[in-house]
Amino acid sequence: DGEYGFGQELSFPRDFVWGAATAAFQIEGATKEDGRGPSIWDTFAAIPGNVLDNDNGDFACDHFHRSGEDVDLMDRLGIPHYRFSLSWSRVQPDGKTVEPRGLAFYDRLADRLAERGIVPIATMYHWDLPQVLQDDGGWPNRDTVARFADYADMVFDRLSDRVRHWVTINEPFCSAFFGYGNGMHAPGISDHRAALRAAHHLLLAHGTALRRLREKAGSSHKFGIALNFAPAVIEAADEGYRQAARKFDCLQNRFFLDAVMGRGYPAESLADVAHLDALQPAVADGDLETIAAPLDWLGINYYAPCRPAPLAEAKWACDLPGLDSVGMLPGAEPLTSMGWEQAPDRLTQLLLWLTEYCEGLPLIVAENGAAFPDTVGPCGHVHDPQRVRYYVEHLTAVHQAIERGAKVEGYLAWSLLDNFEWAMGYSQRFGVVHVDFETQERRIKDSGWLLAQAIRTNAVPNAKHLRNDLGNDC
Ligand code: GBH
Repeated sequence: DGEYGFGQELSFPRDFVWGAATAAFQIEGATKEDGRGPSIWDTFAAIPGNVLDNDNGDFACDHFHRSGEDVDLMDRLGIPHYRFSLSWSRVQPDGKTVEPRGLAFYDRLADRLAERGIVPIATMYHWDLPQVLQDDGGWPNRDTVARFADYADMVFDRLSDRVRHWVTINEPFCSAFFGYGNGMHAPGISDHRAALRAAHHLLLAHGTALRRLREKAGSSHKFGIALNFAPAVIEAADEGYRQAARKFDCLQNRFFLDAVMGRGYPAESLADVAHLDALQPAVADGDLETIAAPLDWLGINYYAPCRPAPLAEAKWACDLPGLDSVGMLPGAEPLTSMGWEQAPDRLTQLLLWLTEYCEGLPLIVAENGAAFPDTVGPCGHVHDPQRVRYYVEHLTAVHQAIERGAKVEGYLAWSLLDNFEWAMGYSQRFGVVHVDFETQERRIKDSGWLLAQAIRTNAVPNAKHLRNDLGNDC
């Protein structure tokens, strides 16, 4: 088993929060059961050409019917925290009225997790807006803010006796800029002006809900938001590249962060998008204050850096609001199967920068992981040496950041299961557990055992101590 001959035993702080993450639409399936209403992702995936191979979320991992089995799987791996999301259209099919059967699913899940001593971290919104609310204008419509706050209030009332850790919104950047800006995600709208309004309303929804829940929650409840970060690699030292990197960094890594940290939107991004005339009319008096509601921790979703370039020298256009002059270059090899660069050192830098920039606000890596083309071996094992390496390197990077003073309190792997990878359908496997989408059979990958080892020892695993069957074919 010398195959994974890297990694040293580096211990994490006591009480480090270990876990794995998923999202409702990506795993649940059962999209028409127990009164669930359609979400924008059901509608989007039903239109040919939107999702690779025209995959959809109808069955996904069938987690809706297999949540017991999936909780057992986590128990087997010793996973102590589970981050999942609630499907808004399952619990409020029409965007306002409670569907008790939908809510009951999360009730049962919370109970099962409690039985196994697994601590839930619930995300209230991971991209799946009820379709009826999209029909009323979706996130570019300010009314959606009040709808979200009511929904958040309701699920909090129902689950807060068992769920003490909450994420309001996952990656508002993606919901706004991919959903309404470049149209790559649901609802598939390409309108930079709408995207900016959506961005503001997503943040306002976060702040409005957070302020409301904070008032009723005891100090035992913790609230955060999960933001996605992609540090900019400056490919060449000339001014054009520096400017492209600065503009990209501002919108990608600071636009949402600055707002939730009470700094307002960054001036350079505001100047870049001014001609769209979107924010100035959308931002009402008091909004920025609402958005700046105090957080208990910040969720960091990190996968890869980006390589911005002046558009004329780039391979792709950026297609983000205000970044018309900016393009992208491909990352350095070896890439993951998403085409993303692997750069653990960037995670260390990011965590150190955020610790300083957010003045010691506790950070939790709320998502980190990689897709590779895994196959089931002749004896049923799934050896995923590339993902094992990715995790060892990125856990080492987190450990290094902590050693150097970063305030990182946890790490959640993306993802527990292979699942519906949005516009890429089932072609991209991010799980530490393999899912056969024909039979729904789950198989723990080598990376799953690696994560289990990290959790058990509270350390970056040393390959020597990994389970014996790791790396063996049968
Ligand atoms: C997360 O978003 C989601 O929260 C999760 O649901 C999803 O399954 C997971 O990631 C995997 O995709 O191509 O080099 O320009 C990820 C947000 C935004 C991260 C785009 C990578 C592009 C890097 N992603 N970013 S690059």
